[in-house]
Amino acid sequence: MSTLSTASGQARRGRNSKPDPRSRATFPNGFLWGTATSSYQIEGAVNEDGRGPSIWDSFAHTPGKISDRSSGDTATDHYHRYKEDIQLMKALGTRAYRFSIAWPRVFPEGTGAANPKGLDFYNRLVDELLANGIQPFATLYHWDLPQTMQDRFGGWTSRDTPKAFADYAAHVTSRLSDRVRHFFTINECSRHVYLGHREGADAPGLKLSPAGVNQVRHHIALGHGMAVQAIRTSARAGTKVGPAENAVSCIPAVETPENIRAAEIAMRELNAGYLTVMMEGKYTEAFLAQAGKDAPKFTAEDLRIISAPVDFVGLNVYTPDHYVLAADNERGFALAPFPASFPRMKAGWLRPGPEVIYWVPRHVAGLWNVKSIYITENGTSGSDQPAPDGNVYDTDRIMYLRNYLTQLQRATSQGVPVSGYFLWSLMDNFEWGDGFEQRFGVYHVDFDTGRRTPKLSASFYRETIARNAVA
Ligand code: GBH
Repeated sequence: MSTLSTASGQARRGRNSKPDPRSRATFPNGFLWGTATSSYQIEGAVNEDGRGPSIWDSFAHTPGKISDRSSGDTATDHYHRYKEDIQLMKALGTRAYRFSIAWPRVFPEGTGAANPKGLDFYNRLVDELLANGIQPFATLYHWDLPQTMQDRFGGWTSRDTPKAFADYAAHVTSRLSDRVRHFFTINECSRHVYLGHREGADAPGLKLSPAGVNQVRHHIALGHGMAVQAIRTSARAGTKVGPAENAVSCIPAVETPENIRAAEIAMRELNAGYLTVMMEGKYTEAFLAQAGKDAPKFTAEDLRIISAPVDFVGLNVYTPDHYVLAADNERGFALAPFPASFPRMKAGWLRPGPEVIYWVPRHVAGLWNVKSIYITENGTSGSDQPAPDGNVYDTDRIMYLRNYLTQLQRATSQGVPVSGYFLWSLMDNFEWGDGFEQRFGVYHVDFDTGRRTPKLSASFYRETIARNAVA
């Protein structure tokens, strides 16, 4: 804990100096600060208490799929260390925690007989969180589909999977909603479709045809809607539910009214298969025209289900996907190419663009009149090697977070209805195809010993939470 105490001592000494950098730029009262993780990335214990295999177990154990040949077999061993990990959250001062539930722990075969020991783990986790004053926010699906669903039905290529997902959602929420009041359906439909079913870079490792990809996309959106409906009938009254989407992010390149409008149009159009259909209950004309003969097969009833009303929208926000300019063309917008000199964080895909966390919630609130938004993930990877004194001086992560949170505060101060923020991630974990080579935590994890050490960014985050303003 040395890093945490040193930094806070410095902050206290600074309190009398002028000028005071701690402006009045605070977040709204009651703004919810949290951290986020997902089951396969942290739990380990893949063969314990009756858990069935998931598509990520199979994928990670396929040679060549994970850059450092690792897997989530042990990950951060959170399954056994969850009590210790909750103390890490408490040390930050977070009042909320977003985790995901592993479907194959609850239903080892995806459907059929439940495995009560699987849900017991989440019962213990939830009880321990509440005992420590931390609100649980549970994601029902963060990509760890039971392998049997892939084998028996072809996973999300089949309409049987959304149906089974809804049954699983009903089972889980009927048992947890006395204590868990907020659920997210599916984490990042877009990445699951794109990397899992088109590029083959994530489980289940498929490279489907354009028509196949569109059908999977439709089924995943349908799974979201069916789960929302199932939760309405199975969970305790007042249980809140919404998606956690990694929307394609569109930023006005220069903040003129024309570019802002163009960015909003682009935002709606480029998310047509995900948030737009969820919020509007229709595929845009441009989306269907572009898909042509590869458009998904769907019914009017499907669209009604996909757009089942939600209580909030969760947004994972990392990087600007497009800088947008107004244009005199059919679409009404043009996308500026990225210059080669645009900066990048350690993960090559992660271009820092702090204003993305201002614009994405603003567009979502404006386009669809959304009344409550959670930033369900935001963060960055870094090299994060301990210095000779044992501390991890991740000033790059602090720079990133400081700038993003400044832009988030800009949004809340203008009335964009963001209710909370979940930092990705509590601790370093299994970063999918990048194995343990990309560290996203504010706690460093030694993957040999499991030892957790706060990075300097943990102090930054704790200070920010304590002030309810960017530190
Ligand atoms: C999130 O995805 C995930 O929800 C979370 O599990 C993950 O650990 C975290 O972010 C950090 O990555 O095609 O190789 O150029 C983040 C959004 C969008 C990031 C797709 C990777 C593709 C990279 N992701 N993107 S690549």
